[in-house]
Amino acid sequence: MSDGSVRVEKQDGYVVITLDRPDKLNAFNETQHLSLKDALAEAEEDPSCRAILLTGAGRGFCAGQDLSERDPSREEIDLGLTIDTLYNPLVRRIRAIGKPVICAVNGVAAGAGANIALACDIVLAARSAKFIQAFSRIGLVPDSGGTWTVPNLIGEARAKAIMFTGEPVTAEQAADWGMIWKVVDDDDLMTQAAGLAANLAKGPTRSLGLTKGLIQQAGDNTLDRQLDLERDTQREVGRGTDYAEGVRAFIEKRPAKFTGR
Ligand code: LHQ
Repeated sequence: MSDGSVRVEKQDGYVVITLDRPDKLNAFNETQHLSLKDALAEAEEDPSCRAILLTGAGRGFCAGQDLSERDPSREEIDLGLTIDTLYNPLVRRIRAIGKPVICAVNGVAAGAGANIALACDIVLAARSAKFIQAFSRIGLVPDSGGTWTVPNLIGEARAKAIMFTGEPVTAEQAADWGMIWKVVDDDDLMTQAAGLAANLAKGPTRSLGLTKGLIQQAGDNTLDRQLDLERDTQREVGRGTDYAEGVRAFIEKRPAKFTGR
């Protein structure tokens, strides 16, 4: 489904997906959710797409759920259903895609918008961007994986403080805390994010996807189990053409030409 609320641009080797409801700071309504779902599914299935770059149009990245659509003081709303059908599948999909998912946080990321950004594999933020765990401001609990992702990234003490208070976290603070990868000047954000996507798209995609899976499983595993998983995964990628090409390129002192297999 595409209604203009999400823009998809195919580049050489990667896809840029832009949340595009700037007058609402790209807050999610159902249509935007479904458009994003389709865009991600297409990027995931397309073998010529080897990295995904997610960003927002206008001055915000995403302000979370569109709060103007339903009024809980007038109707009973089952938020669990919205989360079950829209937000949770989105976060699960981002985590499961076997390709790098980069998020370029171009401006404010609030509520579910912040946690969707943080679910991506590599997060760059514009210096003017802010991350706001806005849920407590409207009497909700954090969702979209935030209570799992955020303390894992920055620790329980900081996670509780920003989630209880709803205080904005600047991009610089986020980078200092290890909540995101790096902060870049506003004017450089898209150039740097696109450069990263283009570079990763030339990488050993299968290995990168499996690395993502290994890192994501580590928290549930003992070191022993993780060592076994690494062995099994290395055995698998060791049979791939990218490994053969990588070693040949090293010996021939030239850059490797990976095909992603
Ligand atoms: C918005 C929104 C918005 C609609 C800005 N909706 N219009 C999951 C499952 C189901 C339901 C419940 O929730 C969830 C998860 C969630 O995400 S809950 C958290 C929802 N998000 C928020 O609480 C954030 C609400 N927004 C804000 O606090 C501010 O807009 C921030 C801090 C993001 C930005 O502040 P400003 O830079 O001062 O911009 P602004 O407030 O003036 O917003 C600009 C426009 O965007 C404005 O419209 P207008 O027509 O007046 O220009 C806002 O109404 C609209 N907008 N967020 N979530």
